[in-house]
Amino acid sequence: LEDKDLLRKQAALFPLPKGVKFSYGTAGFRTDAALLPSTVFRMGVLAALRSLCTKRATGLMITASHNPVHENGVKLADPSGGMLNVAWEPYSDMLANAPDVENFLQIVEHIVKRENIQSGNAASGEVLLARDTRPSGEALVSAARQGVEAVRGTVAHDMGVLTTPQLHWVVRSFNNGVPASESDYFHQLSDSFRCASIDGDADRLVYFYIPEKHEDGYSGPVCTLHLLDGDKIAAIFGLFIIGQLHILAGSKSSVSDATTAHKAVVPGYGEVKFAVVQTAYANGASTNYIKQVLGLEVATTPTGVKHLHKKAEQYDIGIYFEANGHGTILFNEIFSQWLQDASVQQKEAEHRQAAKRLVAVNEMVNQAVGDALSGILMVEVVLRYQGWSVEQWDSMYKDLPSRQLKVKVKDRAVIITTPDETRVASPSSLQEAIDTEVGKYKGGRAFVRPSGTEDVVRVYAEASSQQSADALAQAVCVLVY
Ligand code: NG1
Ligand code: ZN
Repeated sequence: LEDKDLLRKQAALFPLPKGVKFSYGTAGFRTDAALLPSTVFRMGVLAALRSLCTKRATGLMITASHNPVHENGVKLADPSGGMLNVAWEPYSDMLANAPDVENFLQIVEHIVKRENIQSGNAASGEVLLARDTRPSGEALVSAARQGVEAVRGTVAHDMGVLTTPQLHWVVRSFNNGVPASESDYFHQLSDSFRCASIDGDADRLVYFYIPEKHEDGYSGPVCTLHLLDGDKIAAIFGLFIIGQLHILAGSKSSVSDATTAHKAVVPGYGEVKFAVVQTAYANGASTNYIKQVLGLEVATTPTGVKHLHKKAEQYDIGIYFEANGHGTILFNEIFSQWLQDASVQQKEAEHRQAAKRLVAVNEMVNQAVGDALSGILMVEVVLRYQGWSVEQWDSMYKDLPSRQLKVKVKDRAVIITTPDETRVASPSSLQEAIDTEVGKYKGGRAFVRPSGTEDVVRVYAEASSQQSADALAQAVCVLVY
């Protein structure tokens, strides 16, 4: 190393505290933060030497892990992203304990010779620095940076606050030439899952995923996002609950056996009144599936949670969901009590187990109002129970192509709908015109209603193709306007 003077000058700024002996230990140096600046500076130097030696970036982490907040520590990451090569651990002990600057410089020279380290050109060594949230971390990162940059040709990159594994990951990715920021790290983790999305106040929930391959086998850059909305959540909840009721009823019928499934008559209780409550915005395919395949009753109400909730309360178990993800499951008092008793008193273990599962659902879901957090847990429970992937859940039924639009009008109150909101009661000429448009599309459905939250009229259309749904919605918009 040619530039010994720089190193000497900088090292003098970080004298060794008196009467302490440092040891690299199992996870680097750890002690009271006030004693650490010299050690951290010197580890900055060592990380720089290791980088020059390997010609790749190394990492330096400031943390004392689970220890008290006034402590801190430093550990190094090798270019692979793993722990510092154990052959280098003795160097760290030697450097950390060097009593004075001259002794410290001798040890550095010893390492340089022994490891055959060539003097660095500009920026031929790189060290990535990070810290935990301890208040002493910032000053110690600064000491580390000064150590790194006291070695000629080496630069430090401050990555800010990271977890220890993040820093190791960042070092590894950096050396592999792939994107290596903190957000890249989160992308890598999250890209491996399906996602759930919750709205701003966490009372709405949808799931979505991007399939790796298109249905036709094409795997290219075009990505189609698959949305699993409130309707699909209602469907999987319905599937789970009817399954448990069938066990309790002792019926061997499968859920696809719609004729027998419609009524769940449970010995000792009688008929369990169970329904899924939807609005007119529910995708027609979901309504069909819930009725035809699950064999469940579907009740409909006007838009708005207050209406759905009230309707769902009329059943022993009522699942309600708006397509946009507002929804929950309600159990009535008497049936809840019966389930509690059944979970202990039923003769068959299988029956007790089914009752227990429903008691657990009853306890977990937020029965005050739709709740995205309890909804996520419930979805995960059912997926686990079914042994399903998100794709398998998605394939319960295929949404009909639909389009929702809104039209700004002078006075939206002019439009009055029937109670179920599927038809315009007044002006009747508008409904006639909508009927004519709908008649042009096979399997078409469309309705309009004044929004209760925005100064617009909402238009909804469904048809057998996306093109038709778009065209129908557009045509109805023109009628409203
Ligand atoms: P309006 O604006 O009345 O359509 C919207 C949603 C409702 C509900 C409320 C309250 C649609 C079509 N409408 O009501 O479902 O979420 O906001 O937030 O999604
Ligand atoms: Zn909300």
